[in-house]
Amino acid sequence: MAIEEKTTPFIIKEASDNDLDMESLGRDLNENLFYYLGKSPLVATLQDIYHAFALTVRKRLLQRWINTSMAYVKQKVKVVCYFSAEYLPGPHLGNNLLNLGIFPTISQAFARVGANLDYFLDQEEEPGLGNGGLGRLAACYLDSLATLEIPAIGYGLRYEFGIFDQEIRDGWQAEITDKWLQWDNPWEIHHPEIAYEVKLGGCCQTHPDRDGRLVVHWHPERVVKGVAYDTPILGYNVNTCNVLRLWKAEAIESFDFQAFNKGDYYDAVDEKLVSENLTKVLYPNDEPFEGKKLRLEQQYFLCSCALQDMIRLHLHFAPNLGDFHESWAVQLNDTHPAISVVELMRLLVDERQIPWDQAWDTTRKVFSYTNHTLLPEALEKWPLPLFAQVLPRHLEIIFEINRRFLDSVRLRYPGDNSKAARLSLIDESGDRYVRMAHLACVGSHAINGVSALHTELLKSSTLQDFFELWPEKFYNITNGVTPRRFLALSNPRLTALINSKIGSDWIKDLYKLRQLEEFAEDPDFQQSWREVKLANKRQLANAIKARTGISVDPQSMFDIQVKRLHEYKRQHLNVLHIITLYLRLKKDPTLEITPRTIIFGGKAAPGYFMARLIIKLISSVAEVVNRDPDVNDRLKVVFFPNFNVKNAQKIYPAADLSQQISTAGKEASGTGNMKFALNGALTIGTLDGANVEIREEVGPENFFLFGHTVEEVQYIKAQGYNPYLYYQSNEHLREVIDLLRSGFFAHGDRDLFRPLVESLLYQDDYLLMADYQSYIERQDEAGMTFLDKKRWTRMSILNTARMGKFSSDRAIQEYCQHIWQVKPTFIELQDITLEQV
Ligand code: BZD
Repeated sequence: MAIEEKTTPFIIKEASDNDLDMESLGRDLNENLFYYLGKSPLVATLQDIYHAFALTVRKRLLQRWINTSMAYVKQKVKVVCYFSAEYLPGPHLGNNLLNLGIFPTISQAFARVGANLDYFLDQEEEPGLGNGGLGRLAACYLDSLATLEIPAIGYGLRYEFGIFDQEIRDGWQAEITDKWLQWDNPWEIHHPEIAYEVKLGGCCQTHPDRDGRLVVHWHPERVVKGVAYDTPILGYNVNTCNVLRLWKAEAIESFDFQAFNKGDYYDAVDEKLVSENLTKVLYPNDEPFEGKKLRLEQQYFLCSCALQDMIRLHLHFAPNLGDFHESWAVQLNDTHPAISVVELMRLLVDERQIPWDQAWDTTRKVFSYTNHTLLPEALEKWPLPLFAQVLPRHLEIIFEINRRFLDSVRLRYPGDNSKAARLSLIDESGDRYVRMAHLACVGSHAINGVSALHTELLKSSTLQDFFELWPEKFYNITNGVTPRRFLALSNPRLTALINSKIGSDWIKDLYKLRQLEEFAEDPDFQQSWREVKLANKRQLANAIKARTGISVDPQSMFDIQVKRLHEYKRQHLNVLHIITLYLRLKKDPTLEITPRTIIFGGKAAPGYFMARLIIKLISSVAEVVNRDPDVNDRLKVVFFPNFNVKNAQKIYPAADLSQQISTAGKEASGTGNMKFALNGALTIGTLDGANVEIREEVGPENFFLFGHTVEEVQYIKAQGYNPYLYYQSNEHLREVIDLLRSGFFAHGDRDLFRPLVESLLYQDDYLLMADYQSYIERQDEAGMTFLDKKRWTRMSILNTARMGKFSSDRAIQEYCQHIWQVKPTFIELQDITLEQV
């Protein structure tokens, strides 16, 4: 009997089972409700059913994940590791149903028992582990990696409190703590056995070892443990299931027994609390950079855990680290994880005694770096004393990297000391700082910007000296967005209409949307296209009513700007347009204008005064305009609170006009611009970031362009820009500014918006005054065009049809080919036996 048992493999997964049929799904749902949650259907809440259902779906994911990881191991594939301090994946359930191919059947099954699947999907708290575009891009890239069957791991931090929830109180932003883990997270798997120690602080000493070689010992001030939490990331219509591995900080010993035995309970738990602080909260600031100690600790913690994990996995299957760079490619999502360059050197040189040159060669082959900003104030630079306090050994290694690097620079540019000073990893122009972008450039074999314009500007300004030194290291990879979440899932009506004409292959090959061009003038198709948009607008109008109490007319033009609040993104330019329209209506209440609903959404960094004031301005203007009988509902202004992935999925499909109005040269790429256009919105925008390429793709006649170009902006500034001259010479602009400063929108308070007005009149770093006139003209043109339904619909169809380039699949294919040198691995779903394991 015992012998038989040994020879009969224990089957973990029977591939012959169809795990996606309704019967097995229903059985598992009931079982999870009973045996996991301990509830009967009679007393189960919506949240319980969501939870039981999520576990049911997770089981299917895990089956695919185990198959995937076994194939990776067996085939010794090269793996991409995406290092990012932020991820904004959005709710998982709907996306997983879509990717498994069972969304429609599940939806129908729910409908048959009188339930609406959407209510259950709505129960999910989204993981808000990011600030904005950068974090969302990371999530789109994980989706595409899995869909393209590329072996990949996303490494990040499991913040207990993600980005705050935003409420609007008396027109101001109020921040509410995010509690995404309050109901437990059914998607993650806690792996207490996958844990690493991370050292912090202290000092270093050099001792000779037995062979007389000098070795460095780092005596840390404290040690924290990083524990893995895994979330499966399934590709669309494939069996590939990758993983997002997030690290949570814990105390090494969750209890200090010595302190406890001395009777000091609070000291005993103190260690635990201090350690857990590390991943307690996401910093809610995007730009500018803020040099907080805890933030540096977070960055290092992420990098150390991830690299230790990769080394452990590598050594599981390889005898040594000699071919490490052939098995792993690490992408640094901006400089937040750039310290990993130094950490890998430390792990190789200090901990595994690999010679410096060999370690450095490996390191440079492993890493590549994506830059996401040109704003000088956003570039990360850590004060040297702070750096030395947190990472004393890393600072020594940085000095050594820099010494060798600057030696090579001096050889290349003999006598050019200013060149060496500009390239140095250490900024010594005043107080000394570690420049993280320089570290990332020196430690990587590839550097990329995120749109064509942005990459050109990187090469000619921010990273000019590095470009001159290593032109071959520079690439452009224009960002992309996943068509799964941002069209197939979020806009089911448009998806159904598109599928009825061209099938659904576009979901995996977005260039296929081109086939829609032939229907752009087809009256029936146009009519259906308009009906879809109207239905989506009705849905958003209901959400607006529920969330803000404001009634809006779905027939009006939905003119939308949703993104983080920032002066360079110029939400206040949009407000100047609103006031312009308002003044026109006040002067002539019978004026015929295109009725508009102007919708804003976005969070402001809690410490960014001007951004918060702009939110207050939007709310204040909304309050006046929305109830003025002269306006008579032809103009409505809405601030939709708490812009996040969930809300975004309702907003993009309902837009007629997408506002992408940043000052040229300031927005690295933008990705909201792509999501809007994909959903058939027309763009009013500047020649900034990816707008340039969107306009190229959709055709200039299908894009409302305004504003000064990057070169013009530079020229205007070089001449000594005087915004006040625009105020003096433009009568309409003057009226707008005068109304604003009269206190009209602030119950007579002339002080409330004074900082904004003064900044516009006397400073205007972002050239609102210089771009005002062309913005208004282009807005007028957009308004007129909207009245021509056939023309507008044609333009809208062509926008969607020509979005092929902006799929994150295209972007990921470029990374694979040019930067990572990785290939797909086909995953078959098959029996797994204990013997194989
Ligand atoms: O990255 C954004 C850019 O501003 C966008 O133009 C671009 O499209 C996206 C993706 O490439 N940058 C961010 O979102 N940056 C941050 O969120 C951030 C977060 C922490 C610290 C600094 C910046």
